[in-house]
Amino acid sequence: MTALLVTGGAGFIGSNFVHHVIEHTEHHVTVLDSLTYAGNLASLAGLPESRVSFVHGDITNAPLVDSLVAETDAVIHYAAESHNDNSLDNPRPFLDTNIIGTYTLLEAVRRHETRYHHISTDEVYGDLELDDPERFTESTPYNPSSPYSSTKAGSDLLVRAWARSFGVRATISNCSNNYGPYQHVEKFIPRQITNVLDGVRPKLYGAGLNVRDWIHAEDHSSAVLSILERGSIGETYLIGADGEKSNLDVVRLILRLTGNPEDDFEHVTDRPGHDLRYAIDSTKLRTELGWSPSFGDFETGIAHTIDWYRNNRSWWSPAKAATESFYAARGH
Ligand code: NAD
Ligand code: TDX
Repeated sequence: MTALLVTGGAGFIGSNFVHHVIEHTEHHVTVLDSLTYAGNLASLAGLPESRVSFVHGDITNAPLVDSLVAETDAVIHYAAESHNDNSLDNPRPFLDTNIIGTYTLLEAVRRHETRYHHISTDEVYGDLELDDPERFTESTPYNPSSPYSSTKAGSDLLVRAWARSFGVRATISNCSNNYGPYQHVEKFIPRQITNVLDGVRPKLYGAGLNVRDWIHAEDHSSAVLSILERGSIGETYLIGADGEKSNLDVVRLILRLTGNPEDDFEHVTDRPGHDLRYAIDSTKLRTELGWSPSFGDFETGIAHTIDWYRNNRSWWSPAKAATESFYAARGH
């Protein structure tokens, strides 16, 4: 395997994956990205031009996708509309990119018999009660809540159907909430870090009791590479790092690590349909593929992430004002 096509490689997790591949393998990477508000070429700055090519284009553009897949050994599909709050505001782009975009890629890999890895989310399983002893596994039934998660669930089901009906050599991974460098300031952790850096109080939806299962984007990347290299065709793998935290605890940690009083935040309007808790059981990935996370300590990972946002203001500041006015108009 030498030529990889990474869709959405100018986004948060895709760009982290491209950096990881360049550092840890000999592969060549072509990034296909339409540079929506969430894409940023600066996230790929400094990578060797001999190993990374960038194509500005849309995954729903079938002739373009076909010509790129024809020259590719494996497709790793990250591109998506990824933000729940945007999907509640305007669902249509989620259908176009997450459903039609995935369909377009599947038709191309089917034609060219190309290896395909599909990036998805634990949100396809719905949510858990705070005291539920069970966590999500590969056999948990799908039960998505939001327009975002329902389009991701739909895209996963397309992959399963194309694998079974057409023999596409596909794997799927469903990962928990990511944090780390290059994450858009609309998302919870970078929003609160950059608020604090701007002297603004963090904003907690509702009471802040909702739980997310955090994993560093670097650990997501190493897991995806393991699945690409050693995963069984047709299988789904859940990716998680045993990182369950309430939103309240995350905000308090960010405030403490930046030298602020832990109660210096405000409660804002809750998200409609807000999922209560996500939690991943990644036993299959760990036992079958021998993967384990390297950012075991959440506090250290958050401290690194705060440093990254402190040192890269020019990367995030152009998006900050528009993001905050979107939230302000919705009471968030
Ligand atoms: P992101 O919003 O930061 O990046 C998405 C990228 O896709 C951007 O660069 C954007 O320009 C590009 N894109 C969007 N529509 C496109 C289109 N039609 N054609 C080409 N490019 C397009 O998203 P992210 O947080 O990096 O998420 C990446 C993937 O990982 C998504 O599939 C998401 O569902 C999945 N995921 C995310 C998380 C998380 O915590 N963020 C967790 C699990 C899974
Ligand atoms: O300002 C905020 N305050 C707040 O309390 C924001 C932006 C969010 N929240 C809460 C909502 C969630 O409970 O924080 C939690 C995390 O919110 P998001 O960062 O929007 O992530 P989430 O909705 O959990 O979805 C994320 O994880 C799964 C990604 O955005 C998805 O792409 C991924 O599939």
